[in-house]
Amino acid sequence: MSSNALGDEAFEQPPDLHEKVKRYKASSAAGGFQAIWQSLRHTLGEMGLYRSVKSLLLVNQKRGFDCPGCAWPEGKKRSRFEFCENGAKAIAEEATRKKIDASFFEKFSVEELAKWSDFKLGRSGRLTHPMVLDRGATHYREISWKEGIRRVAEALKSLPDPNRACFYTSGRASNEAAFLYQLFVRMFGTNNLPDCSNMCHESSGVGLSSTIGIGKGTVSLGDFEKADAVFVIGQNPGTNHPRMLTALRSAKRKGAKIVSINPLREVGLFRFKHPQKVGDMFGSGTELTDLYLQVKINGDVAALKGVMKRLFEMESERPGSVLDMSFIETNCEGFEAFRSDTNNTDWGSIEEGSGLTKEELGSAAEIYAKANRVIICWSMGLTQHVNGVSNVQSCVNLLLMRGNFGREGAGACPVRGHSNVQGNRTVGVWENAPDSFLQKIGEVMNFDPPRGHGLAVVPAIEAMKNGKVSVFFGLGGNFISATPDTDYTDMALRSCDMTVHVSTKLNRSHLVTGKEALIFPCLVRSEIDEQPSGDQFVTVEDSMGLVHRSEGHLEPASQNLWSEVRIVAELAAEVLDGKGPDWLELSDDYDKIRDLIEKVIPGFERFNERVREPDGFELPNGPRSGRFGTPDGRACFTINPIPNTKLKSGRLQMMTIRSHDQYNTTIYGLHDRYRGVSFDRRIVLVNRKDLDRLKITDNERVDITSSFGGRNRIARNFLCVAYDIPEGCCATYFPEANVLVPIEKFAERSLTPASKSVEVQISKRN
Ligand SMILES: Nc1nc2c(c(=O)[nH]1)N[C@H]1C(S)=C(S)[C@@H](COP(=O)(O)OP(=O)(O)OC[C@H]3O[C@@H](n4cnc5c(=O)[nH]c(N)nc54)[C@H](O)[C@@H]3O)O[C@H]1N2
Ligand SMILES: Nc1nc2c(c(=O)[nH]1)N[C@H]1C(S)=C(S)[C@@H](COP(=O)(O)OP(=O)(O)OC[C@H]3O[C@@H](n4cnc5c(=O)[nH]c(N)nc54)[C@H](O)[C@@H]3O)O[C@H]1N2
Ligand SMILES: [Mo]
Repeated sequence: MSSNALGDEAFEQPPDLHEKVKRYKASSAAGGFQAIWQSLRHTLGEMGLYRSVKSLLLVNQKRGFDCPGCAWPEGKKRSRFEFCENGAKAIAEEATRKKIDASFFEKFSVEELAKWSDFKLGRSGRLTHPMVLDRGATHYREISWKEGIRRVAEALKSLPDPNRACFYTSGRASNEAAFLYQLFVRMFGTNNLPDCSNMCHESSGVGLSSTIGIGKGTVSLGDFEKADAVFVIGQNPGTNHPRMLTALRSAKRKGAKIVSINPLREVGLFRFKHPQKVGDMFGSGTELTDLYLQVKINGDVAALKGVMKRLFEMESERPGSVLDMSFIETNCEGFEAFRSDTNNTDWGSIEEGSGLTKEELGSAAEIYAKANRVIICWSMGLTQHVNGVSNVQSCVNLLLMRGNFGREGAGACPVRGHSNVQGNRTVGVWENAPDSFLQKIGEVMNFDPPRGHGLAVVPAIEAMKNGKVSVFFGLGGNFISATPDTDYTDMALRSCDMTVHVSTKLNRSHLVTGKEALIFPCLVRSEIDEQPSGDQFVTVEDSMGLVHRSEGHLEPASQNLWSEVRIVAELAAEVLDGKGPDWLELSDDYDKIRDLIEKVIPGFERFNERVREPDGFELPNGPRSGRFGTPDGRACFTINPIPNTKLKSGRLQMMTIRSHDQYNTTIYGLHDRYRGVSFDRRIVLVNRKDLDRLKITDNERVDITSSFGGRNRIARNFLCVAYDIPEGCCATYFPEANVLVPIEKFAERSLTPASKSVEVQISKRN
């Protein structure tokens, strides 16, 4: 990592240099024997036989723990093996037998560790002791829990204003930990609760709330078997939500058509060999996608407009055959304006904006119009753009045209990332929580919560950088690596007086610190959480609004670990000097936290009782049963202009994506098997024609520059890989390329960093 003179020097995610990059033909199907082999290789290697078997038999089971991987639901009929390759890697990563203790930190200074790659940092093992980096110190040293908590409390209490602190959350915290955390933060006096959602599905939350009146998806797992068509837009389920392929497979087998809209032909969208189906394993698997549209990056508003324009044309050719006018008239508003905007958009701008032809878009319209029940799934390919909210609203428009809400087999399906990111929001981790929530929590907990907008991720970085926030606290996550504009964020974190992380493993955020830094190590989901009242379970909410329990059964990595709930409770008790509930009583018995959640949040009636039922329970979701939560109860059609995606000459539009071997900033390995590249993560996928035009060859090393807001950001020494990607587009991995994502470029209304549309220049290395 180099010094951060903004502009010319680049923060480098230190590379892994031990093996030469390898290129090969990518797998032709997702899943299969490789998936089983990789699951075993990772779990056995990290956890040994006993822990592996025990955890793999308990993951996602009714009395087991929730997979720490993605938020895809389990469904009622569970198989004995309810996990996927990447879930197994996530479990192995956290339940590893490798540990680091105080002697590790005595040996390696912060400066030395900063030179390690993310892969190497993660591989060092589980954190087992609270650690502190004193002012001016070069090494972390062990500190007792009591003293650590006291130091953080002292720093918080001495702030002249509670808004000078911010409290980040990554979406792995349980409902109980998250509820207690936001309660503590609000009693302390601030709404500064930035979270990973701000960088993730915030555009979905905003786009859905404004149109259908709930910031969540409207389908359940069972709907996939009833759908006639599923659109998968801007998502790579083969890597990021492998268990979703099982749902797509069943949809397909029942006759549904699948339309994929993605600049990349992601393997998992094309063919799936279910690792538990013998027929699939020895046969060729199930073909998934019926129609693939290779949209250009950020061409989705244009593409969806094209599909909708074609639907209007078809309706006027055969009146009454396409639109569901009775649904529209009874349930929607804004239709006429939407219709004229769509009709007035010319095919030229649609084709140019999307990179797709009228015929291709017409084929998608045919599939949509023939299907009585349609689900649209999407993820980061839609949300992480300046017009991310418009992308989501366009999906809603398309669904509304044929009344695809309020019936089985149909609806909106934003596919969430972190395993409890949706639950965190539900229980109040939200810098912009609605007044109704604040009012209620104030009444129940007998305090006057702060009102007004707290800081989301991007404004929080700016506030730290400008000296307006001086204490950063992170409940999980890896802020420096997950956020945009790494140089800028590096300066922001370093200008804090104190940075504190509750973590399971070492990561770069422990090495880019405020003047003083602390690490509090915590238990993971798969571990036994013993408190004075007995062993505890926690609860999580999946991507489809189902709340269920999660209970660990493995021996903790160290007896010295605390649960997240306990860490929050002890800190709250120390900071708030007896104000608020009896925090320690709550952390002794999580049922008592659930009683509070029940009192504050609608939909949690009889929480403790219902969550003990084997399948948990579903939170209320109006649109699922055709009741929209907007002020007048009607769903809204919206007008979403085609964004201007023209680039200056010689530039490319870059998206930052995940490889097959990572979980966000945690690198499991160095293989991107579904894309055919191993042993190097500093790669850039480029269309061969663009390479020719730039006079750069396949396999050549280049520097990538992004210029925005008067600043050049540089990422050095990336390997060009000629790839099947639309001309004018390129792709790099997150977090290596985050240095290029401008802090000033984020989604309108949701503030999500535009990490899928970064304008870059690729140049030969000097
Ligand atoms: N194994 C594993 N599982 C994970 C994660 C992980 O890192 N590893 N992360 C978790 C988290 S937090 C999240 S949010 C999800 C993320 O899940 P995804 O959203 O699937 O993750 P990304 O790799 O960001 O992939 C985005 C996809 O969108 C496409 N795309 C990019 N730009 C555009 C565009 O402009 N238009 C369209 N139509 N497509 C585009 C890319 O080609 C890519 O296929 O996965 C979760 N699950
Ligand atoms: N350029 C670019 N940037 C992106 C994205 C992108 O697509 N492109 N994606 C964005 C998205 S979708 C997201 S969600 C964010 C993710 O941002 P974060 O959630 O901040 O990042 P993670 O990498 O998931 O965090 C990993 C760390 O969490 C800690 N951890 C793991 N499990 C636990 C646990 O149970 N408890 C606690 N306390 N700590 C735990 C470990 O120490 C680990 O190192 O990144 C965003 N950043
Ligand atoms: Mo995410």
